[in-house]
Amino acid sequence: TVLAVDHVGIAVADLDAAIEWYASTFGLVATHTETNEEQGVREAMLSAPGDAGAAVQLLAPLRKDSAIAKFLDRSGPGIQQLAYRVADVDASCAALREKGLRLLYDEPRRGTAGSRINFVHPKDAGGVLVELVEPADGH
Ligand code: V0V
Repeated sequence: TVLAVDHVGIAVADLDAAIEWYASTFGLVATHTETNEEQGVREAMLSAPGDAGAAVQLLAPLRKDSAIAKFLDRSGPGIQQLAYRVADVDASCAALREKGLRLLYDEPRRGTAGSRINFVHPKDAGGVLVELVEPADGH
């Protein structure tokens, strides 16, 4: 079961420049930044001050062979993914597999802030790369 829209992921070429642009243009503040070697990204979570709702996640590539580098080459900067928060990513993946949807990983991998993540293939989700995220603190 989906608990909430957790974040919308946006591919950018330059993370620091993008953080600055979102701050000066929309007043969004970076609440967390992190490098995820396995995913090949430097990322930042942005929110409107005081808003605990869905975040904007800026994703910049660490390497030329990363998912974000490939996305930027093909599509340019823009929305790359929509992430739903779930209580139990293993159970959610099992339920979606049961419905015939392809999950990208056999087992969840590490996401932002120690979360556990998996992705539904965009061809099985209406053209949207859907991330499922189980936060580390179980919220
Ligand atoms: C590719 N396609 C997309 C897409 N990427 N459609 C919608 N949104 C996207 N982001 C389409 C593409 O145009 C093709 O359509 C088709 O899917 C298959 O493309 P492909 O060439 O076979 O596959 P790739 O090599 O482009 O890879 C796509 C996938 C890859 C989704 C498999 O990006 C991936 O493994 N993503 C999961 C990991 C990830 O995105 N990590 C970065 C975020 P046509 O042309 O055949 O019609 S890390 C993160 O979110 C973290 C850490 C976090 O939130 O905690």
